[in-house]
Amino acid sequence: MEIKACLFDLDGVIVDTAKYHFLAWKELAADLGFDFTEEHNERLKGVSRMASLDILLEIGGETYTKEEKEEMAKSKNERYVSLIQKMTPDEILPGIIHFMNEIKNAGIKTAIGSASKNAPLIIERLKLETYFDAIIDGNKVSNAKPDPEVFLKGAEALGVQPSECVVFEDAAAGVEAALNGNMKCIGIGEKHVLGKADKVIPGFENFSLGKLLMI
Ligand code: B16
Ligand code: MG
Repeated sequence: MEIKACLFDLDGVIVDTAKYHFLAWKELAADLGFDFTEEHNERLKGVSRMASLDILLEIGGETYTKEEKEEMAKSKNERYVSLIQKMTPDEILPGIIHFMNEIKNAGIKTAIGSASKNAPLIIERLKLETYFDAIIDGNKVSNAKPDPEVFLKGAEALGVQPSECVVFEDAAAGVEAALNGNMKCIGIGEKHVLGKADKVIPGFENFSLGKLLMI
């Protein structure tokens, strides 16, 4: 396989924003009168904002109107944005910059493929704008992972075939999205969660272009 592009999920791959999502969801749950735990938060990784809210409300056990839910999602996002606005490049996960430099120097194209509507703000806060040739985020897709839309749009924006792409993903639904799009996938995290990926690594710290070319 000739690798022409690498497509990166954002949250959980480039940066750990899950902790900020968690704080914002937990405050919303507290306002609604129930506790939201880190274990509950695991269920929201890679899931869109409204689908995350549905899971949270299911945990709370009450039903709400569409208007109420839209208001809740808005208020959670305001809390989340106020947290991520304070992020700095120090929060980029270990090994990412080195790996990005290696692949850029090798002429491999790069894109973000994220469910987050806040992806452009996060990339800006991390000062990573010049590292990505395209950003496909939650504002640009209508079908959530495991639908491959976000990654197929990434390949299209980069002018490469899906079969020439490798996706990096930390969520099981994202791994499935990559495979559904006929792309190779490297899972970032644990094998028991991401077992369908072509390879699973704990992070980028000991990863390199040489290892990428061996998949
Ligand atoms: P927002 P990813 C996902 O990003 C997160 O993993 C998920 O927890 C979040 O609910 C989703 O983005 C939507 O985020 O509320 O900012 O639009 O992992 O696909 O980069
Ligand atoms: Mg993710």
